[in-house]
Amino acid sequence: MRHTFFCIDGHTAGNPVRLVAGGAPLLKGATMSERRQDFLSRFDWIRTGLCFEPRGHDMMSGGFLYPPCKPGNDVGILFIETSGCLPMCGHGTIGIITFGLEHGLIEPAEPGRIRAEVPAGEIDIAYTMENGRVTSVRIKNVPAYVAAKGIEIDVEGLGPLTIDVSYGGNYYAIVEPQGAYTGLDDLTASQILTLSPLVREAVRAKFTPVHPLDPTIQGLSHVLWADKPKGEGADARNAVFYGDKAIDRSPCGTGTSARMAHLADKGLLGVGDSFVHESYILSRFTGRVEEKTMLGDVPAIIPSIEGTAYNTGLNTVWIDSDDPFWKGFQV
Ligand code: PYC
Repeated sequence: MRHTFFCIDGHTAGNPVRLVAGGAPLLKGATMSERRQDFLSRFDWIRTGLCFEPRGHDMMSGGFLYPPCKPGNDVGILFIETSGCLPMCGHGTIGIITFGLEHGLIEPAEPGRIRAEVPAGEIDIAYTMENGRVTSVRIKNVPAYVAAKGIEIDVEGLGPLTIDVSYGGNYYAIVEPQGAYTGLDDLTASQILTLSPLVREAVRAKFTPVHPLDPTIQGLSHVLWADKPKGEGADARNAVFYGDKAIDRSPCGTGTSARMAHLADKGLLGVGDSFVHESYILSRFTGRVEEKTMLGDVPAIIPSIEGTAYNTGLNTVWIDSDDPFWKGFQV
């Protein structure tokens, strides 16, 4: 049995985006959150087959477009990644919206604006297009908030650290420069890959975040190493670790949102402030604190993030049941 997936491949700020434009399974559910649960229970082999080796790699990330669940919205997005089906993915959304528009797969009711449903909620997207090319996508993200402060951990190779956990569509352990962590210039990529799972495990042992309004969104998934900026005009730099072996090549949209909520909580960012965030490879997203809000009784902000994606080609991918690695593999 051979399944064929028609993929539009590309990247947002350097991190891969694979938009699966043909071959998406029909999903049950009245919301994208319910459709995500259905996908995970019945079709997770599509994610692992398309994201893991030999068809993908450690950083592979992407998603599917679905019709919206609610009238008035333009589109639904389901994310796939090596780490699972994220509730929200910023670089993925920028790429999926860009490729969807450039290939005529999305026809928004109001040109320049897209109301999208993602498993974490609803997002409002503004984009600019010139000569058939999407030049910029700004996502007004789901509410972001600080879930825990001052978690004390001790990590072999780094010593004692104090960590806050912040949400921007996924939950992030925020490692600010302190003690033996003096900044990203002092960590090699392989040290980030070794230390991040230790940080994540140590924080997980002390705290499990659960979304105040949607208990299907829970658990610490990402580690954000915060640092000062490197380039002119930037406000900060970060390296985000996800899955088992990935460092985000982009500044990470949900990570940037989580960091903005964290800085707003400290009084270091206010409504209307922009936040230019550099990635590990120095690509950039421009964030902004759009408004203050509440998530139930928890204070939160609505962050936005802006970036650009590039299409690198079309890719027809087969998953054949007689291939021993049809589900993909990880080493
Ligand atoms: O951009 O939100 C993001 C993201 C999450 C994981 C990788 N990128």
